[in-house]
Amino acid sequence: MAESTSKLDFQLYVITGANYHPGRSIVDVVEQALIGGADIVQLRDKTASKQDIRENAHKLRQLTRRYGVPLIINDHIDIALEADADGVHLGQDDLSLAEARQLLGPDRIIGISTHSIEQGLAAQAGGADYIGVGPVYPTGTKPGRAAVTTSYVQEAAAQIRIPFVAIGGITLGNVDTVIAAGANRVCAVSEIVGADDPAAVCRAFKARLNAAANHS
Ligand code: TZP
Ligand code: MG
Repeated sequence: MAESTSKLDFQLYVITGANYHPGRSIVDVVEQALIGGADIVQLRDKTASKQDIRENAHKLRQLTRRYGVPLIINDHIDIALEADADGVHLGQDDLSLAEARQLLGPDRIIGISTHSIEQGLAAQAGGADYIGVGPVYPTGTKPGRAAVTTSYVQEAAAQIRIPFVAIGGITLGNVDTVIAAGANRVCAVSEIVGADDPAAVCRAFKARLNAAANHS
């Protein structure tokens, strides 16, 4: 299905998270990902103090600006506004899309995690700018959440008109399957932030995504 026009243009989405390569800082890892071609960055940290998240948001804002890449903050609308991030990412149990839009205004990006086509269509109807579709595969980064498999990717490709990004357990070993199911955009956490060479992993993801885009 043709996509509607959107303020978002990306293929590879990197989210910060657990499992950093030992000895690396969040800023180093994200800069490596940007050098490798990551198109959008999300600060997601479920364990740090709010003050640490706030400090990292400011650091990543400076870094992503230098690379001309959008920065999204998971969960914390106040931090997104304070750091002048481009938007927020919310789960099904977070603040509602309508409340978030009220706080953020029309121009900032709101992304919503979805785990079924019903949730995806509801987020689209509610004015989300993009949705996450996942976890496609089981993943330790989001424990306790059942995999939606590539079936939901296929349904999203057929029915969702805003950008959707496949997420969850995506690696260089399975990304071609996810792309073949209809994803033009993918997101990875551990495959990128846990890599010895995050830039090389991002370059490899981009090569796969570009190869698919050039064949469609
Ligand atoms: N939402 C659905 S799966 C997931 C999130 C945040 C985690 C993805 O992490 P990984 O390490 O790429 O499986
Ligand atoms: Mg959340």
